[in-house]
Amino acid sequence: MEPAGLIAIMGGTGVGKSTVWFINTIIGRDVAYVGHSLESGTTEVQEYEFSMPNGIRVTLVDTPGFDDYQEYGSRSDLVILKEIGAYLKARYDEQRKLSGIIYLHNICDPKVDGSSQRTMMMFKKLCGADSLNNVVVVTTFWDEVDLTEGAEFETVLKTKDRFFKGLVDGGCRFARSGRYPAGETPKGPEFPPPISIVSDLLALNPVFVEMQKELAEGKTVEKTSAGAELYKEIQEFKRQHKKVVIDLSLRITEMKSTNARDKAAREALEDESKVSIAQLEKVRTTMQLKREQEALAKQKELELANLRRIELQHEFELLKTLHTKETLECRFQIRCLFDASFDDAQQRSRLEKTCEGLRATVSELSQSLRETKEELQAKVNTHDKTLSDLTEAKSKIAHLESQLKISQEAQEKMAFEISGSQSARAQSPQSSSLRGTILSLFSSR
Ligand SMILES: Nc1nc2c(ncn2[C@@H]2O[C@H](COP(=O)(O)OP(=O)(O)OP(=O)(O)O)[C@@H](O)[C@H]2O)c(=O)[nH]1
Ligand SMILES: [Mg+2]
Repeated sequence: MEPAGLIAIMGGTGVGKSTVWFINTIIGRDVAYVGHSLESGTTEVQEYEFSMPNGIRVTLVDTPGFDDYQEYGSRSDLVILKEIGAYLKARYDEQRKLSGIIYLHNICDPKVDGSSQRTMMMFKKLCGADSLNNVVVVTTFWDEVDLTEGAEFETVLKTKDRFFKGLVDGGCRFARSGRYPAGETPKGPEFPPPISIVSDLLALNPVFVEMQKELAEGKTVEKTSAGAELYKEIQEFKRQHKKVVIDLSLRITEMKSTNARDKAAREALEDESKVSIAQLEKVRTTMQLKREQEALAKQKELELANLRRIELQHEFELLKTLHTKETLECRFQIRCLFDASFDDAQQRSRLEKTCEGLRATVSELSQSLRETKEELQAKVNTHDKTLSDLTEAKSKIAHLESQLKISQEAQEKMAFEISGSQSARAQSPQSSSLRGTILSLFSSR
């Protein structure tokens, strides 16, 4: 019997398309692959046929999940879309319409503003406006979210343009699902059993989705609305990627030029540092030499000082000896002087006495001269003095005058001798000459 219904299951990867409780539960046996990692579990479009309790034959189409292209080695969304497109085109060619399209979305999806949103937009375009009555969005993983919180997310999904608002407006329905233990599934129409979703869809008029029509028109998958949506994303991604590459190239060029500048600056610095090091070395050597010279000079200075000290020591010793000798000599001379001064004192008193005598003689002579002069004057005055008397008198006067002069000179000399006798230490010969003079003076008188 020809299957009556054809229902495609689509959505992101890991949302539960193949899971036991959905396809396997509906079919009643484990036929579909169930993934256990982040990678897509279903790698190609798979058909599973089963009979509804009322005997209607149904074909469920399990599709690979989107949003896997970023994983290394996995297929891009476009490749997946191409596979799905090929499947849909084949069904279109058979004129086999779809009773329903079930789109699964994880209610806890953290990527709802990223790749999940892109998948939603693409799905919207894939369905087109005319098939939305046959679309059911089943949100999964309700067992992992608080019901109230989940309901809030669900409302956001239903009411935002960037999510499913367009689908809801076009007549699409929503259902909830979760992996609950048997009998613990929340009650209510929001949690319909999967089988009832299928039977509801079977009751509708089957449709061709937009993508099938577009492909039938001869468009390539990339040119279909869904493909373009994805391509737009890819283009945007490529544009961003290109921008990143350009930015990186600029950055690399900048870094290269910076590196070149840095290299030049580093080399210049290295050169400078080499020059500085050489100068430093030179200065160090000069200083070392200077220090050595200074040390040498200091040593020589010390040696010279030492020699000078020894010389001075010798000089001092010599001086000391001389001093001692001179002291002794001085002492001796003092002694002599003491002795001489004693003699001098005696001599001085003798000389003083002589001088006294001489003074008396001079005074006597002066008196005698005065008398003689008076006498002569008297003789001149009396006019009877003869020429011979006069001549005699003149010669006497001349003699007396010469005697007076000698006496005066002797007196002056004596006075001088007396005054000099105190300082003169060895006057004995002079005294004796003085004495001689005095004696000669007395003898001449
Ligand atoms: N807790 C919880 N786990 C779920 C639910 N639905 C699916 N899973 C688990 O999520 C994992 C992925 O499920 P699959 O059915 O392989 O997902 P898929 O959508 O087929 O993934 P692809 O084939 O990669 O596209 C499996 O371990 C499931 O048991 C759910 O509602 N609640
Ligand atoms: Mg799967």
